[in-house]
Amino acid sequence: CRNLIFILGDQLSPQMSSLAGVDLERDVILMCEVAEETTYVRHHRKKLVFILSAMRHFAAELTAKGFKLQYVRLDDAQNSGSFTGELKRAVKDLSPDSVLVTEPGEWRVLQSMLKWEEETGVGVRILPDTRYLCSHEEFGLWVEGRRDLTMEFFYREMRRKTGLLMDGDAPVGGRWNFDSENRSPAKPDLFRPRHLQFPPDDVTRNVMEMVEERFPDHMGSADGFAFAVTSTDAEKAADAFIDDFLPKFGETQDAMVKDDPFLNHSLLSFYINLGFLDPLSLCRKAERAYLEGHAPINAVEGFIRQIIGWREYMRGIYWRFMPDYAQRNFFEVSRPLPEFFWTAKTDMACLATVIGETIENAYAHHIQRLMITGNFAMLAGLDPFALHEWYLEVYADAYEWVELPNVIGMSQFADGGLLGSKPYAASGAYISRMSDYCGTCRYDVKKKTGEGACPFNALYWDFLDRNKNKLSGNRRLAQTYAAWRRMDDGQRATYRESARAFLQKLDDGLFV
Ligand code: FAD
Ligand code: DLZ
Ligand code: SF4
Repeated sequence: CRNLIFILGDQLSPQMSSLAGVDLERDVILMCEVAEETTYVRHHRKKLVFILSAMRHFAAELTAKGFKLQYVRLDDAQNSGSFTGELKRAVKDLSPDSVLVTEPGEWRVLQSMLKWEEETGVGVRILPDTRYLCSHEEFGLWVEGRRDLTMEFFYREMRRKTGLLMDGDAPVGGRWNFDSENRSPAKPDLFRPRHLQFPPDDVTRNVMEMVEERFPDHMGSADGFAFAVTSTDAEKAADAFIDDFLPKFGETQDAMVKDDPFLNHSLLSFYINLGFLDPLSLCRKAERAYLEGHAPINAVEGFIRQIIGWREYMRGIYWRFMPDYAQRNFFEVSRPLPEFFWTAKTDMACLATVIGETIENAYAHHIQRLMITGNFAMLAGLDPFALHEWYLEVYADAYEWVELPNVIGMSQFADGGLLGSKPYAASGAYISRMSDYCGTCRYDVKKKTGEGACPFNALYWDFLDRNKNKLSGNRRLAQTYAAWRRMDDGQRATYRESARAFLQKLDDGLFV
């Protein structure tokens, strides 16, 4: 054939740069399910079902449109188990003039790709991924000469670049950011609409069976799988989000409610990251909802900021600072993850809820990831790299380019503040204010130390004390450290002792 076009599992869009100019007669597309990708971490079973079923549906759609396509299944006898192995096999079979591929989302995969030419003897063209607003070059220029990499400034550039929510040169509504209006707690609401569910078809059911059989030691179950596995269904989910949830997206963005794991979140990250939804078109739909008076500015600005701001920024940081970014460990900590990260068996109701929902859904919303599991991990000094692997494993939207900077940078401050201006550390009071988790907890959130006290309270102060050499110069923590210094010695010692006793229990593998 002329071009062999390799499409990876998170490149499921007809808009991929590798497909531009495709010749239906002379080009062949290669897609493959490979062991290397399904096991480089032990992905949640719903994540595996989602990606593999989405790949099979996408391949079927391309074939129906007349593309020539080779699809390798995980259980094909000849499957070599890796991208490189499958490419070599296809090259041998088809003798293409050249290989075309869109750059991958992960550094690890790019390293293999860079060897493809040598390994196959055929010219390989790695094309930029045009699904993103900001290219590597553009992000590099933005970083250059700047000491402060605050996301907010990057975000404003993206607003200007796209014209989203702009009134000439000025932001619509007179402000760039309405986050201060998006920090309220929420109550259970029986009238909140339900997110769309997509019952599995035959293709998905087949994948579910295969995943249950082949990945017995991976988290969760394929049972109850209800994600969209085609772009048509993903578009339906996006429209339903705009109609039913976007108006209240801001109001409940930072809230956590037991028995309501989704609140007004979009549940669209899976589809955006995989290629089913175009991020810019989605933002334009959200903008239209504001212009037509369907959703308020705080909701729409908040939603758009997450996508053209945080999402693009995280990708920029990843590619600019990899590979050493993955090894950052500012607090020099190494505690292994406790068993309850895989079982949800802990008396801490907040962690039991969030991890339980994660096991069930392969999803948790942002504040749960940041302020419950992430916050706990940082306060308890868990190994940041091991934590990064956990996040990559358990969430169906997790690919390293977006997961790693969120974990290492935003949630663990393991990059020492390259990305954030202060650690997202919080005691029980924050969790109690923003959720209804504490009401049913064995621990008492109001009790600071001793038997039955909420562990987050002592851990919080102990974390600040342990790391005072690294953090007390941070201006945003000045008041907090002043409060710590105002406590009498006895109180400070009690906090330290309570934290020590708790961490000892964790290290001994005792139930907490
Ligand atoms: P919504 O709340 O509806 O937000 C809308 C969209 O904004 C999301 O779909 C997503 O595309 C984007 N977005 C929001 N916040 C972020 C962010 N911080 N970074 C990048 N995009 C963002 N997101 C992932 O896509 N993959 C991950 O592996 C991932 N890991 C995370 C790990 C940690 C520790 C933290 C704190 C956040 C992580 N995020 C990750 C970001 C965010 O939590 C998810 O994007 C979001 O929860 C997805 O759910 P949603 O679609 O309902 O989001
Ligand atoms: C995540 C994933 C999984 C679980 N399986 C496959 C697969 O079998 N085949 C494939 O092409 N892609 C898969 N992916 C997505 C890739 O890991 C992803 O494309 C790279 O990590 C680059 O982001
Ligand atoms: Fe979590 Fe503490 Fe509240 Fe229990 S009391 S749910 S441990 S914050």
